[in-house]
This record gives sequence, C-alpha cells and structure tokens, in this order.
Amino acid sequence: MRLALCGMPSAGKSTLFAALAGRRAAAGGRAESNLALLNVPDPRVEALSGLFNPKKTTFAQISFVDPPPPPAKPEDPAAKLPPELGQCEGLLQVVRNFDGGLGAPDPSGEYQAFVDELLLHDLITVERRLERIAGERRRGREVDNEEIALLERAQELLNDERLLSQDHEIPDHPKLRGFGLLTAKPRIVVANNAEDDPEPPDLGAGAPPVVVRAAIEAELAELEPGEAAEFMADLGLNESALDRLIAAAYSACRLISFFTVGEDEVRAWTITQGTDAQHAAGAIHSDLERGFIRAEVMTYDDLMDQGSEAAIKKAGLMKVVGKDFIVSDGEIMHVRFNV
Ligand SMILES: Nc1nc2c(ncn2[C@@H]2O[C@H](COP(=O)(O)OP(=O)(O)O)[C@@H](O)[C@H]2O)c(=O)[nH]1
Ligand SMILES: [Mg+2]
Repeated sequence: MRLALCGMPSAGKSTLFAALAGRRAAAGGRAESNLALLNVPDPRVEALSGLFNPKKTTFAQISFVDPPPPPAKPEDPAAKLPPELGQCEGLLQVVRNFDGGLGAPDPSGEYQAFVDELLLHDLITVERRLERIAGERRRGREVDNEEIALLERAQELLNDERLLSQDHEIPDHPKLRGFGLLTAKPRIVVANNAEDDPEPPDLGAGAPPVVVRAAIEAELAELEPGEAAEFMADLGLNESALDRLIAAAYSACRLISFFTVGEDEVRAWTITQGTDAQHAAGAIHSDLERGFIRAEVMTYDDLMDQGSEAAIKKAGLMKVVGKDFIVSDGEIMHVRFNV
C-alpha cells in the first residue's frame, strides 16, 4: 500500500516523513519525492516465526511518499497539488497544530482549506474529462454513456462540496480509476501537535485526527530501540507515530492481513476486507489464483493455543474451504492449486 503525505506548506509533512522513515527527509527545493518502504510491524508475524523457525520472515509492507511541491503554475489551478497524490492508494493529510514561530495554528481552517483544494482538483479533472467527451461526441465519435453518467454524478457531488468517497460506486469504479480523483481516496487526517500538547484538535468535520508530534517523533526515530522506548514512556506514548498511522491506514483503507507459514517462509499478506480465498491466493501469486483448488485455513489464535498444525488438525480446527470463502484478519492459509 502506498500512502502520500499531503497538506498545506509547513504543516510538517517532511518532518513526519522523517519520523516514519527513521531518517532525515530532503527538504524544500528538491525535485524528487521522499520515498520510504517500510515493514508493517506485526507481533503475530514474529510469534509465527518463533513457532516455525523459517528460513525467511517477511512482513507486509507499506510505502510513504512525501512529494515535492509542484512548480507554481498560476494559470492552472489543477496543477496546485503534486501529481503523485493521484497515484497512491490513500492520503495522509497533515494539519499544523503547533506554533513553531509560524504563527498561531488554525487546524480546522487549514483542514477545510486543504479539503477545498482536493474538491477543486477533482472538479476540474471531472469537468475537463466531460469537455473532452463532449468534443468527441461533436466529432461523431462513439462515447461511453456509463462513464458520462458517473462523471456527471461526480460533478454534482463536488459542486455540493461533497467528497467522492461518500458515493457507493465512484471510488472503486474501474472507469474512473485512471483519473486519480483525490476525494475518492481513503484519507487519514493527522494533526501535527506541539511538543507539549497530546489533545486532538477539533477540525469541525470528519472523525477525530490521529495526533502526532512530528518534531519529537522524528528525533525518536533516530534513537536506538532501547533509548526510544524510554523516551516514549517519558512522553506518555505507548505506540510510535508509525504504529498509530499504520493502524489508522489499515482501518481507513479497509485492509486486513492473512498469513502463510512453513519451514521456508512465514509471511504476512495484505488484502481488502471481504476478499475471497481465490483472490487472496492471487495476492501471493497469480498462478495460485488461476489454478486455485481449495485452501486449508486456521486462525492465528487457534494455532497459538494448540501450538502446532498437527494439534490443530487433531482438534478439528483446520477448515477446508473453496474459492468463495471470505478470508478474515489473522487467518493462516495453505493454498492447494494446479496450473
Ligand atoms: N515546533 C515544531 N515544529 C515543527 C514540527 N513539525 C515541523 N516543524 C517545523 O515546521 C517547519 C515546516 O516543517 P516541514 O516538515 O518542512 O513542513 P512541510 O512543508 O509540510 O514538509 C520546519 O521548520 C519544521 O522544523 C513540530 O511538530 N513542532
Ligand atoms: Mg516538505
């Protein structure tokens, strides 16, 4: 999963990136994105690895992108936001809630101002596409009426200042996938608080934000694990910004993990809630999806209770399931396939 940091200038995006990535981010004036590919911490993977002693242990991965501000193009209001935002699966909207010599923060005002930028970006994208289709129709070309209906519905929502993520169909529709519509994406709102302030600000809309204190958490990320734990205890933090943001991202993107285990590898895989066994197998390899026969499924908790797969089978806790079985978080699968 790829998440892009976004928000107003000086909200603390690059500082938060450094906290997440555990290293300094390149600051302003750069042309390239800061990019971090990180393991998703999961104690279950560690416990399974302890049980199977595999040659390899592989965590799920998540990537964070901190794109540079795009070059100013006053004539093109749609070019105000970095194009990288359109290419990721979710947005992390950072809102400044510290003074830091930048002036008193206005988290709810800044939050809404950036949401307005997202809405405007999408409205321009949708209207440009509709104009293009109208041009094709005038030239006698065939047009896609389903796409037009979707775009017109999107336009109506956006004109009412409503997010496309609220629509039942627009966010996942294959006909709109290529347009990088930003309000259709899952978005996690992050308040970047002052060092001494653990309270979430009232943003006037949406769910309460995840609170981070990016400046100190960036320092924390540079410490040795032992020192970091001590420092976190002093700050009254029991989970790092990374842990909290990953949990929020999994929930906002409706993601779950399942596992594969064995002597060769213990591994976590990320799928969307509601994925069936055959498509989950496809997350591992397309051959497993194509040649899917059945899967043997046990739960992580049962395996930890029973202590071995042999004991699981003896206790009748290994299920044999077909392709339509819906995989749940924490299930362990052996896929039987034939290609
Ligand atoms: N006091 C304080 N300053 C911060 C914090 N986060 C960022 N800053 C400072 O605010 C300025 C802008 O931060 P930066 O991460 O570059 O913002 P960006 O423009 O969103 O990438 C920098 O001078 C940071 O050092 C914070 O949590 N507390
Ligand atoms: Mg920056």
